Amino acid sequence: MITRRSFFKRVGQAGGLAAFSAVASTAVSKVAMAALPEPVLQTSPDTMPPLMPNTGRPYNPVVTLNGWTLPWRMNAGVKEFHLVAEPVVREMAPGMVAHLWGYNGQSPGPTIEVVEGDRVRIFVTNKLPEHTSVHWHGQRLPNGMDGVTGLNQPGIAPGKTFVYEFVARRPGTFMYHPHADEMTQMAMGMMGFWVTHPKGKHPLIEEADRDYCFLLNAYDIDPGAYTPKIMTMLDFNLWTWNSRVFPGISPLVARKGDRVRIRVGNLTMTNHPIHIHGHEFEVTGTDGGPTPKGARWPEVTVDVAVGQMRQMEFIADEEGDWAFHCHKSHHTMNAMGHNVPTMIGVDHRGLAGKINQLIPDYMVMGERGMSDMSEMQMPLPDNTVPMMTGDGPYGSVEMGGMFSMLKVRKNQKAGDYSDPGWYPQPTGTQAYEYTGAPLTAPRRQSQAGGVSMQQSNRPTNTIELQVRKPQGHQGH
Ligand SMILES: [Cu+2]
Repeated sequence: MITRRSFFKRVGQAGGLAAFSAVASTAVSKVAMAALPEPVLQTSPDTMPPLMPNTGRPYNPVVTLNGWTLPWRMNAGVKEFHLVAEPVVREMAPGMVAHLWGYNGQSPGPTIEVVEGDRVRIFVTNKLPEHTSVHWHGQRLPNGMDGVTGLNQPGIAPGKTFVYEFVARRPGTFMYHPHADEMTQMAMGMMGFWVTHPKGKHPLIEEADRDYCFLLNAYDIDPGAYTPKIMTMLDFNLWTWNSRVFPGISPLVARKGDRVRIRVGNLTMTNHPIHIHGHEFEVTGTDGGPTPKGARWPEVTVDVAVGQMRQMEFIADEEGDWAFHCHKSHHTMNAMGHNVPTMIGVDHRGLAGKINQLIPDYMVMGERGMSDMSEMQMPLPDNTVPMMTGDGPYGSVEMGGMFSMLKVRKNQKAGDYSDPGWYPQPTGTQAYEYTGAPLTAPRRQSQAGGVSMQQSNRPTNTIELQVRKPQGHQGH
């Protein structure tokens, strides 16, 4: 067991000698040193406004989607934070809560924001039933502060508090998460975001008008259950952003012409191609820091692999409500995509009637695709994410996972992060229904175009499902 006193001695011995003497040279009383900063808890899953720094070096704060930034106290020039690892109840979407593990009342934990060169001291109190630790993903720091249980430190036993202390040496986008029983603790939601802002002007870091961040995470929670199944490796049924699913994810709002930065970190077990509509962005930073200008190119989708962070930046110069989502369709639609047989093209007429004589409530699902599901008012088990909901101004958006919107408005005020509502399409700029002459029978291409003799000889008034297998391929 390590007492706080011997811990600080270790810090001194482990190479933080300058730090140790810096602390020792200031006139902090032993009482003040020993006093834990009061932990700040968050009870709301809403997106909190940016936390403007009122002590320490100035910076432009980030906004965490459905999250918040942890306040700190200055103690003789050191920024002190207090993280409490504990069981939490997280609302994932209106109508569904999950019993997770997190920090300071929420999962993910609060975002930690500091400035390049800041000396940071983080108290971590463990209120979990098993030991934990915190790894500061991506940071340059003394080896003894890296947080790998067994390798860099003993685990933080239940009820104990450990102190991490280091200088935030390089600006950029980081994460934190346990390095103790990771499979359990990360599947239960223990993770958080970290942003180190540049000290003054930086040649590779532009000032952004809006700076958003969130983590990609995933859970496997059976319908009607509250606790994630921690043994699941790939087949998750809740693909989430900051432990929220659409329509529970806040929109990203911007004033037309704003420079928008979006920072994403991936702590799931698969990659997520993050895609934006209506704009091209550049990746201005990765987990290793700012990207050199010559290595940036415009794109509309960036793949964020497991353990990676990406910063995308663009000028929000197209007004509207633009979809912003993971491009794996199962990840935007969530539980919908799992364990339901494909019924497209299967004719149930007659069959359903016969079954109805035996089972009055029998109904057929997915005969014309899955879109019907968004209209059904089926009784769902308690505490289930409604399937494919989230209504837009023109009906269901048919999404239920890693999906949100970028809302660009001419008159969105600087610093206003409130939802401006639905974008009113200017007259004549929206797709519309064709109401001219009806469709005549399709004219077929010549036989050389790949239609078989047999098919082209068929009468055109029958509709037929033709399944063509690829030729000359083996091993599919
Ligand atoms: Cu995805």
